[in-house]
Amino acid sequence: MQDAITAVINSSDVQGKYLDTSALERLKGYFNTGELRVRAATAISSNSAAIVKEAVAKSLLYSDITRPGGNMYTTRRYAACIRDLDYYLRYSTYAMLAGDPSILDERVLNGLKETYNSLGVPISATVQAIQAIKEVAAGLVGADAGKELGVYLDYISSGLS
Ligand SMILES: CCC1=C(C)/C(=C/C2=NC(=C\c3[nH]c(/C=C4\NC(=O)[C@H](C)[C@H]4CC)c(C)c3CCC(=O)O)/C(CCC(=O)O)=C2C)NC1=O
Repeated sequence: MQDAITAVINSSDVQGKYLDTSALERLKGYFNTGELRVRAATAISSNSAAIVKEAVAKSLLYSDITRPGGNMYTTRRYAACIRDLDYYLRYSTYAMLAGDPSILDERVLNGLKETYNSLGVPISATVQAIQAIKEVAAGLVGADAGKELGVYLDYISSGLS
């Protein structure tokens, strides 16, 4: 896993250089939004279940997916879906704090699309639910922090698509 600081330092190190202006600007941007990220992470962690629940209500409930024959039908599959969405929210929160998406590649997206395809988990509905999480979370943490978090939820969405 990388974070914004190691990413910038590694790329300077590869070139054998001190941090140049653009590298320093990137770090400054990261430090300047540090408090925003921490505050958002605090709010998300104490409301994660409610965020996921509301996002599911907005995107999946009462659709073909929750009816007999749908992939969320039966309690076991419903619970697996909620659990997956909570993974996406939690790992996006980590990535937002780190300011870097590498943790998503390593721990979430690696092999996920293949798993979903082999189990018949519908990807477009999953992406819709992830987008609903983005909206609900932004409503809770505010537009600026919501945008930071949204970068990583979008990263998962495009990694799945
Ligand atoms: C931390 C990294 C991590 C991820 C991301 C992860 C995902 C993941 N989701 C799974 C299943 C599943 N995922 C879903 C999800 C959904 N079905 C729908 O219709 C909805 C659209 C959607 C929710 C948004 C369902 C229903 C299953 C169970 C499918 C089945 O067994 O038939 C499985 C198969 C094994 C299992 O059932 O636990 C994995 C590995 N596991 C991990 O360890």
